[in-house]
Amino acid sequence: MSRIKSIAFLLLVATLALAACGGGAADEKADCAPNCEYTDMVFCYPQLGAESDWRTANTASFKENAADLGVRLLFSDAQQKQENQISAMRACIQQEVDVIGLPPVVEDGWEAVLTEAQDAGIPVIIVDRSVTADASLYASHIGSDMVVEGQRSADEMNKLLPDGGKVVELSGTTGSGAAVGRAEGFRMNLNDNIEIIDSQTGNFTTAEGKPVMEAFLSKYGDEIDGAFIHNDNMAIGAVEAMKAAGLQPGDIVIVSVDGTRGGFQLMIDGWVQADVECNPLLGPQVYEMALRLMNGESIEREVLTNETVYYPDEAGDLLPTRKY
Ligand code: GYE
Repeated sequence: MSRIKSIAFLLLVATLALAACGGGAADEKADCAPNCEYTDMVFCYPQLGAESDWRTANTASFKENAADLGVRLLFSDAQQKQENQISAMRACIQQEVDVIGLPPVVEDGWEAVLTEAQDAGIPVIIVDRSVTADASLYASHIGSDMVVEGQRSADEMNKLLPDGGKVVELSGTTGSGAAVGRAEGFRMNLNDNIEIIDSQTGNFTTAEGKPVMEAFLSKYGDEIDGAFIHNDNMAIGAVEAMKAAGLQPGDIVIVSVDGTRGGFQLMIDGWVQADVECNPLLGPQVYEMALRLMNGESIEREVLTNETVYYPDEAGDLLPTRKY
């Protein structure tokens, strides 16, 4: 062997050896690739909780579609606690599921468990809310653009308070992609003559939304012109507080988010003036992407849901057609 040839041979051997011992992510294709079907799939969904009607609809979408498609679903409910979601993910990694769908309760703190999934060769699709972890740690994100939802909410508030005014914000779970994005988008588009006089979390629940509005009312009284409420369940709680304080629909204009039946009813009753849609029915899209991942096909790194804004004048006609 000439010197050059033997160096080339040594380089080849070294490359093959490196490839064999890996070092990067394990192969994420399933053994059945490229012919995997839904009935081959074991899908893990460590749901973040059951805090809202949006969440109930999201859970139903994953359960019902799994049953229809023949996907084996490993479902758990983390009760709004990140540590529970992380333990559920670890259990799924141990069971060698094919794909994990993660709806992260908060944005930060996912690097370690995402790395563990990647090392085990299990692709993760981030569902609904976003994470701050590097995008190389997960396959894709499917969900809403929460900043756009916040911007749309501000556009509605600008229309409702053309001469300016004072608004309060009832925000979602602190540190969640949904609350962070909506707060940011709202501030981006809000007119200069509208002042946010206070912002408190109601953790996306009716039970916690009510006392937050009670506190706003006792602190600011009739100074409040409008309320930006990050979801319909907190709006239901806030309206209960407003009724108890003797307010009438429209005394404080409300922009809410989600577009659930509860939100539609508040629009029909005159309490909410605009409901910014956030679609929870993500099951079919996520399973379709999971199957493509199993088969080693290419996927989009981010899929944003197409959404709109609903108004009181159409709420009565649309309510019977709403799925959630
Ligand atoms: O708006 C809220 C739920 O993450 C988009 O979470 C979701 C939000 C939704 O609790 O109702």
